[in-house]
Amino acid sequence: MSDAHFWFTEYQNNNLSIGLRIKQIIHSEKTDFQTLDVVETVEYGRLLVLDGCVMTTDKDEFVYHEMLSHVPMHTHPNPKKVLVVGGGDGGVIREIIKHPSVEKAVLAEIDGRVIEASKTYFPHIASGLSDPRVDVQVTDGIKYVEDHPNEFDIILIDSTDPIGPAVGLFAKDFYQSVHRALKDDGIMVAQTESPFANAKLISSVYKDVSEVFPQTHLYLAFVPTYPTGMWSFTMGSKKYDPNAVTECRVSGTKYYTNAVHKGALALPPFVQELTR
Ligand code: AG3
Repeated sequence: MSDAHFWFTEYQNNNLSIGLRIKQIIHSEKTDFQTLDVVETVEYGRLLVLDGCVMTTDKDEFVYHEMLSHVPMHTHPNPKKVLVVGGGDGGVIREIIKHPSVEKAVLAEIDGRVIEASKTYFPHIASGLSDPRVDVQVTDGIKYVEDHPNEFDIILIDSTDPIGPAVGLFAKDFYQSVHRALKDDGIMVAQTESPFANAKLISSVYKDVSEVFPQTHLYLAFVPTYPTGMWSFTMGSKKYDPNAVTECRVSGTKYYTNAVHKGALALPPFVQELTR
């Protein structure tokens, strides 16, 4: 195979793909739940792939991890106990523990191999997993949420796409169970894919979350290696409004600022439409 054709390709549908030229395949395995690959790319550093889909890369991981975490973490005045469902690479946990208010952060990841691969090949992403406040549970997140009523200030759903192991994480039943696992002023955020590629999914998640939570908010971030580059996050909040946040409590972020927080909640009309 000539060098010119050594590419990783994620096929987003029959007509669209994203490609990254790769230097080498570092690791490949079939876990009990999915295929897992780590490849070294030319432009984006190391790339973590699950079932053929880009999960994260060295170069742009901060965008998604900061935005999934810091928007809800700032919306809550004093988040102490946080649960991350999925997110075995540890990127979301790393951001959460930047908040001094956090006493405990639980990671409920179904696939222990993702955690191990991240520790080995993405130590800067997995770094937070060894913090004494972090409790790593290799378990089914759906079951974990059901078994912990009225416990968390924030629950973040860092899932794969709504196919395979993550299907149940996009269901209304699950949002109801998340609502029960949150305290009276709790907040959830789920990653909800691309407005260009997954408009129907975003609409239906928005509707489901708004039938469960008194407030629902959609926000966006720019993730170059995810399908279409425009990514959405759906927040369900029992009490606090993310639009009211006026300060940034963390330093050293590369994407998140108070102005970006506000801007992320401003939706272009074609995305706003998905919330009606
Ligand atoms: N969570 C997966 C986002 C979905 C990406 N989808 C895709 N490439 N088709 C990312 C895990 C990072 N902690």
